[in-house]
Amino acid sequence: MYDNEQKPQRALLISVDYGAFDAESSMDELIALSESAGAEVVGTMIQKLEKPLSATYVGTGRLEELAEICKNQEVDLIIADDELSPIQIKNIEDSTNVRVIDRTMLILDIFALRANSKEGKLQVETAQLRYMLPRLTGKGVEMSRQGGGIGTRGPGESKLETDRRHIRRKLDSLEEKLDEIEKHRELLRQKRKKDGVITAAIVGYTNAGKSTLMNYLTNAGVLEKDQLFATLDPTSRALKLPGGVTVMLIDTVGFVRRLPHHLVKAFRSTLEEAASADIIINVCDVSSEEALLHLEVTKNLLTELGCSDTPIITVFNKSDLVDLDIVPNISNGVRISAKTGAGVDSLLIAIEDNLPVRMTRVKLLVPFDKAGLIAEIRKNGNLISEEYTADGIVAEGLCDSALYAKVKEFQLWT
Ligand SMILES: Nc1nc2c(ncn2[C@@H]2O[C@H](COP(=O)(O)OP(=O)(O)OP(=O)(O)O)[C@@H](O)[C@H]2O)c(=O)[nH]1
Ligand SMILES: [Mg+2]
Repeated sequence: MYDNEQKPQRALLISVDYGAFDAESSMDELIALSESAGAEVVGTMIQKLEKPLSATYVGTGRLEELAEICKNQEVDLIIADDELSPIQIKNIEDSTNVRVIDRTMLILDIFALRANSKEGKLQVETAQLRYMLPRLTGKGVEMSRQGGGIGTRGPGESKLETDRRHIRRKLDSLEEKLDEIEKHRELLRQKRKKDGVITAAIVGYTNAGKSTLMNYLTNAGVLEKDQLFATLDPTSRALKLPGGVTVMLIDTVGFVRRLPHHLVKAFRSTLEEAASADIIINVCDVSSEEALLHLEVTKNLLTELGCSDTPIITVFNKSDLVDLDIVPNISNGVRISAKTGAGVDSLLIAIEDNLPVRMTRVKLLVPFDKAGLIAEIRKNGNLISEEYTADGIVAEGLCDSALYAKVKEFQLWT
């Protein structure tokens, strides 16, 4: 968010407090997000209203005030802490002569800034186009929406249609590419499962210290920075636990409240990487007043991603910054400092306590008089196939260690 001379843009942040969320703390986060995008915040304004005005978002009086501030403070950009409609954007721009963006566009901009990998870039572009498509508007479209119709079908309208078609085509091709990447990731995941690789994903609110923890545990050299959304692309590294088991640790993109759903959709392959892990390590910054809200946001997103059955270890990080002896009453919680390493031992033990039961894949030839074993695999393990042959039952399946001990003498080495 720099102008051509690479000077930070001077931003004025606005919000309407209509009771839908905590406007003050959300504004604090918007300041951090704006700075993360490279803007210099010159002021903030919160207006209490029953609901935002559909034409101008803020009240008309406030709009005039905004225009004054923009002129006096040489504001380059207004950022609203909400999703704005095209009409609202246009009206505020017309009154202030300053470019207006909303919270979603800001977050998309930060993601665009941070995307390094091919996949990351594809995901951001998809989210941006998806967001833009319904917002492509011109006077003609606005008038026909108001029931006008006649006189609205000019060249403007058809140019808009061409743009729309162009964007839709582009979106189709981007989505095809993303589908392919997703399929590839899915294959890798299946292979990892088959090879018995156990994965543990580090998730949590942005800036909670996920990358710092990853680096502390594995020397991964991931960028850790006091900045929102420093990490976008997932990184994985092997971590050997004290008991000898190795898990694959995954560091990934952070969460934020009211995460634009276009982003969630576009980033599904990245998020699924975390969601499909065997163990989830949910890191929160315990020095933040908003720690519990952050945990809640993360928990809700994880549920949305379909991993409510995965064991979650809650990590209260940055404990070196607070004199708190008690951890909020959450089961499976550990207090650590990823910076000093305090408490990390307990985290490793918690990971070991939550390791999934290791399943061994077997192919067996079971004599008919031992057919009960097949029933046991079906019940306590995972029976993949069974076939009755002249020599006995040929069965494939997954067994835990107890079951494996019982069936291993019938293994078929093919
Ligand atoms: N004092 C203190 N600072 C920490 C600790 N863990 C992380 N930090 C700092 O918090 C900031 C954010 O850390 P990151 O590891 O980049 O956070 P992240 O969760 O990966 O953030 P995103 O990738 O942006 O979502 C950095 O400035 C870290 O140095 C800790 O235990 N104590
Ligand atoms: Mg990070």
